[in-house]
Amino acid sequence: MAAKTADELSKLALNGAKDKDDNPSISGKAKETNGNLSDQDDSEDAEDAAQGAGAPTAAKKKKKRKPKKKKAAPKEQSDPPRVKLSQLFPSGNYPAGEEVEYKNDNAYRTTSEEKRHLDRVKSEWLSDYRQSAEIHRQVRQWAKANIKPGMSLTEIAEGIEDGTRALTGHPGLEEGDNIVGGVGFPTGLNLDHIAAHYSPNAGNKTILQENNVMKVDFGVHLNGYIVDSAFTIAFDPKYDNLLNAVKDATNTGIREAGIDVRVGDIGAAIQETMESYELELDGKTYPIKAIRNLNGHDIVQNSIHGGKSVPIVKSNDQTKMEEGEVFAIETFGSTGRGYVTDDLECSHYALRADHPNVPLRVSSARNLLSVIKKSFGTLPFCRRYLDRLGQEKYLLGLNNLVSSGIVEAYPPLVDIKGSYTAQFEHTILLRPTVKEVISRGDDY
Ligand SMILES: [Co+2]
Repeated sequence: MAAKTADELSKLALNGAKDKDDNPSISGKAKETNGNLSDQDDSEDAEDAAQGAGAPTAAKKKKKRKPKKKKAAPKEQSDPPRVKLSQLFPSGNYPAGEEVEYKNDNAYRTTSEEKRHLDRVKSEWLSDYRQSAEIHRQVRQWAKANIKPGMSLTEIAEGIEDGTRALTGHPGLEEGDNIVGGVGFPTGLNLDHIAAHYSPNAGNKTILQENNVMKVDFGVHLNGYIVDSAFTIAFDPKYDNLLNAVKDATNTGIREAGIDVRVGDIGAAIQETMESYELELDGKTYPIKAIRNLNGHDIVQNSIHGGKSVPIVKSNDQTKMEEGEVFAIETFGSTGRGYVTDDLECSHYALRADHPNVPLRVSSARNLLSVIKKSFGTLPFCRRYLDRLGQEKYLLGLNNLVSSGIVEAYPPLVDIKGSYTAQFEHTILLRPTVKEVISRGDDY
């Protein structure tokens, strides 16, 4: 999910209030859900062997019937992905992301005993992140193999979300379940000039076309630790250079990121890479621009935007990245203006962590607020997620919560019509000893 640079006007208006969220208080909703990953499939191998070919007569004679055997725990992911990931990793050791050693002044961290200790005390945090990242990889593997022109955006979004819910083991229908694990934010399916924050609402009939450029941006979380990662799909190779530019720019940002690095410097490096590309489209050459009012961002527990931004153009922002922080490094390239504005019907929302306590006169708003708090906390959600919880006729209440400053709306962000935009995004952990690109896969 992207962070949009605050508009100058709203920046001024919010200046007083802004001071407060410099110190975002994180409501630790973490619960112990993992850990008991074993004792599913121990005795089953032996039984499988006994029932193998050639054994039927022996098996019949003995007739040692166990009281109803459970189906053997699957050893590999299904298609579509529905096997809970913890079943595939009974040891609880999830694969690491790409681990990159720190350089220069930070090179000592790799071997520092003090830093290694700091790493060890956060092992659950790391395990949750690695599990979420592996779920992201498995779900997107399915998405990449199965998304084809002719599918509806609703079908695609639901496929990704059903996979995420199954693999985390959190269907998200019981009160509080989605806060323990599941989808980290609404699945963004952004076509062409739409850069971010578009997810189909109920009744959306949009069908993916052969000539679309679609950004697929989805999140997986466990205990509020969100992996935010995105890629771009195009079926027509004529867009290759646009996709290559953005992939390269995102990797530049990942390479430059590190403890004590100024975010403005990262933006400059990203912009330089992005703008070294151009795209020839139907006989016309377009420079590829970094979308200057979209940013990467830090991620804190239960909040997709922690308060720091990572610009994707040169900037004087002196803010430094710090040890232990988590960042979504995402870049957007465009053949248009390189600047996005709000447009189209809103689907994405999130409860504001620092929301004011204002009396709500609309009763449906009060009820909806209670549902949002119990089901999503401060995790972003979309209208379809309210629909599947059985909520009806909630738009008046929802709009009331937005205008009261309790819920923030994230409308779609678009460049000019006729332009094409692309996005790649990874989540990185600035661990004390090493930078871990947690969502890295063979694909991007
Ligand atoms: Co993001």
